[in-house]
Amino acid sequence: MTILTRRSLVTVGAGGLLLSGCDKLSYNPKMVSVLESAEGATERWQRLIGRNALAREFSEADMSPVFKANGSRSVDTDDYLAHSESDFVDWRLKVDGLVARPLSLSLAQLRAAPQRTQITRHDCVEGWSAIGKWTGPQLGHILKAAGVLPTARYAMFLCADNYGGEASKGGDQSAGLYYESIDMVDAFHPQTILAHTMNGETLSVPHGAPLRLRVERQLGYKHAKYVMGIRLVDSFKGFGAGKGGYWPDRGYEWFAGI
Ligand SMILES: Nc1nc2c(c(=O)[nH]1)N[C@H]1C(S)=C(S)[C@@H](COP(=O)(O)O)O[C@H]1N2
Ligand SMILES: [Mo]
Repeated sequence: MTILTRRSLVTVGAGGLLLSGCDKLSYNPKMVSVLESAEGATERWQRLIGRNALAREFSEADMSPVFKANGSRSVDTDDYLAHSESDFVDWRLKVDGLVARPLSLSLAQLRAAPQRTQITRHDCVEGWSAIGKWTGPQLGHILKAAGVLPTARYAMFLCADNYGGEASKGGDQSAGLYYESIDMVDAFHPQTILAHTMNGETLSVPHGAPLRLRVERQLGYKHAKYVMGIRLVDSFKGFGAGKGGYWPDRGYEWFAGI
């Protein structure tokens, strides 16, 4: 584990979240079954080298000239369209659930927090990758401000889009609000950010305006776009089919570590 990682864990500890990544995993009975599955292989591997290890970062020269927009490329609800027409000035990100202080944050507030910029590679399960530059506050910083309660196990990302999906992936029958979730180790990973800026420009609608998750140790579908709310929870119950995400509900792995 690097000094940087240790320092970030110490910082997290000072904010009241005392378990380190490995502690959290070994105390979590649900992980026992997960670690026995194929999905557990990457998780075991990440655990061995450190769930807090950094994803590779690239230089400006490596940035892809074209970064495909995938999945939902827009949102058609009246609420979202009104916000998008007014450049999201009245839009607020809600942070609630198992926190001491629920937050309602404007884009200006999210931009005023300490920012991180990272050039990383996005890997989609459909077989394409692209390198892009992302800027936004670290999720851990925001969660610290909200005060994570000790019972919180996952951060759920509630999105604005009702993803109908392409016929080849389940079609209209499987339409549902897009959502995703990550555990506290990934939530406090230094490269887990809430991006409002992509390649130096305000995040566009196709890429998830006004805010999308970047969780760089995970596959593309974990990177929730159109994030309207973040809810800290102790289980996936009550969200979709209960598997922790739109695609996990449709058979994809919840832990999509890379
Ligand atoms: N809200 C929402 N987030 C989403 C999706 C989506 O359909 N809706 N698609 C996911 C998938 S499969 C990928 S590969 C990435 C695509 O991000 P991009 O459009 O910026 O390339 O977003 C992910 N996040
Ligand atoms: Mo994807």
